[in-house]
Amino acid sequence: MNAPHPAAMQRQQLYRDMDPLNLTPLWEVLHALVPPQPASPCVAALWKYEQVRPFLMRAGDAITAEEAVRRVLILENPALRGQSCITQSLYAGLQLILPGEVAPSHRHTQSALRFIVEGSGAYTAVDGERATMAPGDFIITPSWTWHDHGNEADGPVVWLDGLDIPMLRFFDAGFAENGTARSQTVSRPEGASFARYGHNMAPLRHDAPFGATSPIFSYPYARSREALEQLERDAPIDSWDGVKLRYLNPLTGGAPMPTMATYMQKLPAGFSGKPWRQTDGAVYSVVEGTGVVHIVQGETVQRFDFGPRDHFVIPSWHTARFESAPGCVLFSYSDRPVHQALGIHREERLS
Ligand code: 1HN
Repeated sequence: MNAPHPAAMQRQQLYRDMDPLNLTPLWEVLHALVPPQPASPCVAALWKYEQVRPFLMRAGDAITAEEAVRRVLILENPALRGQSCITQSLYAGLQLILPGEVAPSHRHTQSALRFIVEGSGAYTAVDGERATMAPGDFIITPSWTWHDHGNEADGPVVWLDGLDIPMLRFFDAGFAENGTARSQTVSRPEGASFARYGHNMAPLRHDAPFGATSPIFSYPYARSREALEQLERDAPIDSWDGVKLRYLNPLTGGAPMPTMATYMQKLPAGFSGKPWRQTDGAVYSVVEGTGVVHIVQGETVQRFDFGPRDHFVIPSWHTARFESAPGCVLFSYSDRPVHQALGIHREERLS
């Protein structure tokens, strides 16, 4: 064995001596702090609904919605277990509410989206207005708005919750309060927000009721699907995305929430897409049809075969491409608005 290099010994001694003062040498970590390209600790993952659903139903036996406050199974990134997140910036979970149950009113600075996966007739109430849920509907809970959920129908209702929890944790900006009533008083008829803001029109003398968040908090599936179907018939099909639309805040033209963008896309029958990568990691909920996503990161190549109600995550800067023999519809969300606000968003479309 060679004798230790004097310079190396000198450095090790320096590190040990200054360590009590909480000093550490940048040159030992610089390459990891400023990587040549994103090297996400997240991995791609798929949750098959047929495997998850039995555990949701067992959770339905094990605890009431009221006792749990929110009866949710968190979709944790396999490489970030214990951190309650699906990517470094996003949270995802599947929430179950059974007939007759109420998930009590509260509010928090975290923004939430709901994407309805199974069942109809439950509601969520946001600032005094209810939205009734049907599969494929996209519903928003703006930051710091009172919200509660209830199920007055006769079957279980399950939805995907997407929240910006890890971002608010990063900024140490989380606040929360419980409501005094179990369910908030209904103060506006269902559909009032949609009537005001949902028709490419807006009230003359109204400020944005939810600040930077969309004033429409329910985007029904029927309308999104109709748009995609017409575009599939009439417009060129994108070689990477098929037919893909983003949901809008009608007052700004931007994403419905300041921290999360949402999308709905249709891959036509026989679609074999080109690969792409983007800095915003994205979470997908399969609405209809089946398909395959191929995800590559370094040496790791993964293939997920997905069907209705399955969920998967494509982390930052992983290369992905879609295939679908029968055609399919996919909902997704990501933290793209934050990347764009910071001027750091990148996307590469490969061929
Ligand atoms: C929350 O408020 C809901 O309102 C769902 O349904 C999931 C996860 C963490 C913190 C708050 C909801 C949540 C949550």
